[in-house]
Amino acid sequence: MTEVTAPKSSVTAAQFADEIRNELKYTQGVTIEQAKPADVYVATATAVRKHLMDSWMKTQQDMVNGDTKAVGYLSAEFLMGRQLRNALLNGGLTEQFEEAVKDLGFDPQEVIDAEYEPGLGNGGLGRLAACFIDSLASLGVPAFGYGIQYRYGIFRQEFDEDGKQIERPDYWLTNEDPWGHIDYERDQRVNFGGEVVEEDGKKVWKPAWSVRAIPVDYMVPGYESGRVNTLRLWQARSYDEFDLLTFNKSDYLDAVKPKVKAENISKILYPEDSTQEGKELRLEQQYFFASASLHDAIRVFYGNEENPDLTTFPNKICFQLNDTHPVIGIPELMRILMDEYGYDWDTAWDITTKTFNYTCHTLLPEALEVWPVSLIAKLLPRHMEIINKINDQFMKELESLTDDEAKAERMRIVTAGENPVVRMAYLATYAGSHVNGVAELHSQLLKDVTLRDFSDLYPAKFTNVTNGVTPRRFMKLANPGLSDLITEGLGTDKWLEDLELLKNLEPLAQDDEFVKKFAKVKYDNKVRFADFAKKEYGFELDANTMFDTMIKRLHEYKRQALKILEVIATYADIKSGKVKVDDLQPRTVIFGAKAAPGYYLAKMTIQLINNVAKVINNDPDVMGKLKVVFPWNYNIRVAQMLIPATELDEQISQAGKEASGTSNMKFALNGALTVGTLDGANVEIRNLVGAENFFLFGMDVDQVEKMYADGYEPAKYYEADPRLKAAIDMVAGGTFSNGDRNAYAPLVSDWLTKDWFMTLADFTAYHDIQAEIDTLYGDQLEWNRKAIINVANSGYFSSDRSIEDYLERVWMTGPLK
Ligand code: TH1
Repeated sequence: MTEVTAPKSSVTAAQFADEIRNELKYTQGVTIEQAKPADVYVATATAVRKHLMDSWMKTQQDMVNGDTKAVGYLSAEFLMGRQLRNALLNGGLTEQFEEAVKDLGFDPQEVIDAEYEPGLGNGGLGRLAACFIDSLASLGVPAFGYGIQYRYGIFRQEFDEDGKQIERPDYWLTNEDPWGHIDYERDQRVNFGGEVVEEDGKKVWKPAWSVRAIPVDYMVPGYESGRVNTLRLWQARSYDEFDLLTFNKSDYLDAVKPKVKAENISKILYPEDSTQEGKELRLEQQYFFASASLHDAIRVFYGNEENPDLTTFPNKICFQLNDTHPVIGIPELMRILMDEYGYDWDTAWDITTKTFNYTCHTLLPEALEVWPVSLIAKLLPRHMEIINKINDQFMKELESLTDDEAKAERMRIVTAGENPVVRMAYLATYAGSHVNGVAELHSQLLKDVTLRDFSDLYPAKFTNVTNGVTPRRFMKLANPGLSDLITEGLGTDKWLEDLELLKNLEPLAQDDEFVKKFAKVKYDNKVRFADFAKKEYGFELDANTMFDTMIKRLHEYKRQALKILEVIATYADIKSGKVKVDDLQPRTVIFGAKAAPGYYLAKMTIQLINNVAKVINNDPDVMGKLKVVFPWNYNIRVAQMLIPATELDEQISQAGKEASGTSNMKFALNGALTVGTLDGANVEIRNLVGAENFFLFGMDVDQVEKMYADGYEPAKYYEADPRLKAAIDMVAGGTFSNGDRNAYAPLVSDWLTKDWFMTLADFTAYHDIQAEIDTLYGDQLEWNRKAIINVANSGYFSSDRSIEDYLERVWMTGPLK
């Protein structure tokens, strides 16, 4: 048995420098004189991995040999961000790294910057998965993250001259990926297509084609836990690298076709966020990683036992379904148990239902996945049979649970009638032990609305686990200035493992000296971001203006339109002389957002924001007082720079639409004040930090529902608020399109006639709260007191707490002994 690495590595900087030099020489074949920062980055990463190796192996041994149930987090997305600083922090090697690299003649930051950020996720859902595996390892819970190693991550965003979004492929593997270890010997076969036949009274699936799933393993080191878990991302490869039959029979080019088809499966991340893209390839991806992961878990825990007792499987591992994307794993486990291991239906069902739990991340109907029966039947014929049987069993069960036939009909997993579909959320809810939403309000709405029939009949399945974020990446790494100040204020750095300790900062909000230090940290972070924005984007930002930030995927429900309309209205007020620019607090409004490539109105909103920025930023009447910037290609790296620099955080979705939000938590923890609706986790943030330290505005869920019911007419709001009218007229009149009145016609028409997310109805309230914000900002001491109170009361939003809730409410397991 090897030893678990001590929390702070005992290696010296000189030793670490030697290790880096050795990797350069013996792994990369580069001398220190020849080496570029990118070489040093690869060498350092390789050295860090070696430091973690003993702990990684020990963690796996303890997991397999011990009796602590492990967690398998099945997720189509893991938005990890850069790895080096995080691995150094959790490996206790940060100081050694700084010194060693300098001694080798390199700038540590240049080495860090040589890492290309993997973008294997779209937004909150993928980042949450990354925070959760960090917390699982930090708490010492044995766990696997299971997903796909997409060759192309989320697209790289650029803007063209007209301010339109351009999507460029994100080929993140162009350079060496020193973190991922490809394990060809632990591959899995994943089958597709074909037909089901009966042989000796048994169903036998005769697939038409197969794909080789090869695991790429990433170490997931815990912070100060001595534990290192695994993120296993599957790569799709072809079995017949060169199909000789085809080669002999037909022509040379045809020979590589099967290879292309197989490898397409892990080729690209779907760039849709909170929507469904019902494509065959997407279902192939889902089945690909679900199947490979389940087989892998059986291999891990039972080795190559001839006749393993899989009734113990639910004691070895439980799987969390991160939204519906891996739900095809449910019929797959049934199939594995019955067809590969010979269990009967009831035993297989018992094992399967004990194994899976499901997290729902949305309420938007367009994001709740359904798959046509015809598609599943074609791609996975055996699974369609099993799903049908699950549905039959469910319908029978419902007969005994309710007399309400209409209700039973509504609950069908496989819909009736023409063009039937499989509702993946229903399948997961019925088959899973637990179902949870991701914030209190969201879980409540799941029970009351989206999954109401289910919660009526199976109330015990439903629970809430409010999301969280890792304080290691989003405080310690992103905001060293604030982290040091917190440690100074608390007299300990234990808060990084027990974030509720931040509560003890609260009295310091009344200590003017501390408040000034806090304000200085914020100012320095603004300067840091301004420098970054200058270098990266060529922007000129003034750190003496309020940094007012809205970063999230571009989606109508999130209402970037509300923010930009308010900016335009303010601009119009100044232009018309109604407002003197000097009476306003100077502001820099910062947007970051990618739009799904096929999402027309979202892309048009991006274009509008860019062109509003162009006009306002070049108008001498507002120069220096109001500025709009839109750094393109917003990603984790930008988030880590921007969140600590932000003073005002915009969380302005229509109430009842944002399941949780997680950047709201990061902002509060980094001392920004939130302007927001009563939506998602905003509700909990406001409860914890206090209503007086949160800028609430807009309709709540009940008011929104009532307005839908009464019939919503956006044009009335346009007529009623002259500021709103002026803003929309400016857009319609061509102010932001060189006089072209058609440029934004679809957007304007949507606002005035449809406005599904009620941007116009909330506009006046939004303006009123912005006026309050403006006033408060004039009192910097007061503002910063409130910001400190936000930090002090946001410890609840550590992903460590989320994981503890999952352990207690859903997984019923804990740390390795
Ligand atoms: C997001 C939710 O929109 C967000 O509110 C939440 O904080 C986050 O998940 C984490 O829980 C979602 N992202 C997706 C992405 C897809 C489908 C549904 C959702 S919900 C592809």
